Amino acid sequence: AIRVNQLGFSPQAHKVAVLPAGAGGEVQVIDAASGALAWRGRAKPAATWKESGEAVMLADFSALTRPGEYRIRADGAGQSERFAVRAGVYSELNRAALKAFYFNRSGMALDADHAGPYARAAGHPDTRVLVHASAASKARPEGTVIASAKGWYDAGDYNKYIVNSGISTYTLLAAFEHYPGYFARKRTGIPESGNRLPDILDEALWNLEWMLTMQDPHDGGVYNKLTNERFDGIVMPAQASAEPRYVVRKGTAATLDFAATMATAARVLKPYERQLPGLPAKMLRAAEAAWEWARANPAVAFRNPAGVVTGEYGDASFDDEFAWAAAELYISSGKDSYYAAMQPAGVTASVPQWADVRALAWISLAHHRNSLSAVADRKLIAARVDGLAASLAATWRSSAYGVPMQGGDFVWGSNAVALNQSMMLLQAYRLNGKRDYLDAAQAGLDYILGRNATGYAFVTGFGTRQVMHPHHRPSMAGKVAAPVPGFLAGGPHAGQQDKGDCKAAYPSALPALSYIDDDCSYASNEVAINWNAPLVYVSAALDVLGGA
Ligand code: G3I
Ligand code: 9MR
Repeated sequence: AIRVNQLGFSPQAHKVAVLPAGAGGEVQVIDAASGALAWRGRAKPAATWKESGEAVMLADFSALTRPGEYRIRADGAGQSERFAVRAGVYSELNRAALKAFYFNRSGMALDADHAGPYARAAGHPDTRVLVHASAASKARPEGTVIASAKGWYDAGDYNKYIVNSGISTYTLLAAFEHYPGYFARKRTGIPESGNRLPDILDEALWNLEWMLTMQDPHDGGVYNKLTNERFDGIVMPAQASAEPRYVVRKGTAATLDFAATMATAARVLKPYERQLPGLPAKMLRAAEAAWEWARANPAVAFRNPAGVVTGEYGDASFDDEFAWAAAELYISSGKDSYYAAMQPAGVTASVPQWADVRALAWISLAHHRNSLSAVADRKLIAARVDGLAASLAATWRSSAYGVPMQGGDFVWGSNAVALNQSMMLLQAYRLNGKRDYLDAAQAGLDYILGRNATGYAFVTGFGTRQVMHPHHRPSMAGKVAAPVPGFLAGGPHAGQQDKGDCKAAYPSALPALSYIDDDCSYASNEVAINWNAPLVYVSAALDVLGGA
């Protein structure tokens, strides 16, 4: 089978398809309707992708720039899925990826006007949440009732975790900060659409308002999560058990992720002060109070307390969270002391994920490089961003599949690794315009949309070979056969950590094939806010850079 991005490409984008090594001779791109020849050429010599065990060839048809609907064909390989070439080719994808956050709102009924067939009653109001024994303090003893409403459900489960909320919310805010024009025009059909805020900011606010309630006003520390003791059953939100929900144990990672996210939000929302009176300043104060707590409690690692078995997001190394929080506080407050506290010379760059947020500091510093105070080392900022991109691009250049994904990248949520790689490549492209970085970033989105070993387009509702059975409670328990649209599936995961719970068998032990489109597979086919957020970022960036 021929593997290609099943949505398509902007006219000037790098365009690559993967063909089986056995395909013969000429590769052709034909007009999907008329069959007319639009491009002809040859694939590169075959190579084996050890991640999938396939011998494949790459065909580069970037020279085809004329807008249209096409298929690729080659002798012995049949025809590819249909795809488009046009400006704005990711516009609907981006809209749906952002709308997915609305579909995962906690404590809100989704009405038919905005949710269509996925309308549902409200669940998890979280207006009466208990302080867990593990979080008890003098000012808030065990069992104290607090209100902690709103926020997004984390994933396919119904709990809300600060560590994962931080990077997710930040990524949406960064998408807006970098591409404000694109998002100013974007209508996602949420209840707030048409108010004086862009939809992406309304959506981010839904979670930011919840995050604010997770800070203990008495000391600035932030609880790790709001959770049941056990995961809810496979039911709709309104049918979830009435067992109590708790805020659990404060921690250094949660508190610093909160600080970084609030500092970012304070600056991004500043221009909307009139619509949100006092909020940006309140967020900056909350961020600074969190920072102070973390300085006084610099190594409180989170482990689930006895009796609580929901997601852990346990992280025991805090250098990256300190660096990120310091960078955002520096940019938003203008205080040089935060730049010094970041100790930037010792901060490296790596592809971001919930447990490793150091690169988010470099993203923000790079974006604001021209307005930073004199203490900032602009050469260092550029070197960190370019250094990471250069190593990703080197992998991409030598990859049989033409992607930056390799070996150890096939973790739980690997599809977000691909998109976070693209996001970092895009930062370097924004800095220095090296075309390879844009092309390697495109390859990451191509991978998600079908140029991968499974042949799936990994976003629900998109592409020809669609994900139909994500581990997502509202999709599993709901009445509609098709899953809620716009969600990125976790993706191939070499660890196959759900094997014991899954009747369906993995098709292969190889990393790039360790995926099952079955709702039993929480390790390869769940959805999550931190996986959708880079999809929002990357689809927007490639649309804008492609001329939309
Ligand atoms: O840290 C170790 C590392 O030292 C080791 O070398 C490596 C080898 O397997 O594993 C690393 O730990 C992994 C950890 O993520 C950190 O990356 C675990 O194996 C892996 O099981 C763990 O996966 C996390 C999973 O929860 C299970 O805890 C995923 O990253 C995380 O995205 C996922 O998040 C869940 C929430 O808990 C609950 N809500 C749904 C959400 C998505 O599935
Ligand atoms: O549904 C849960 C999912 O959201 C989590 O990511 C996953 C790993 O923590 O756990 C899922 O719950 C499963 C539990 O861990 C084991 N029994 C089966 C549950 C899924 O139905």
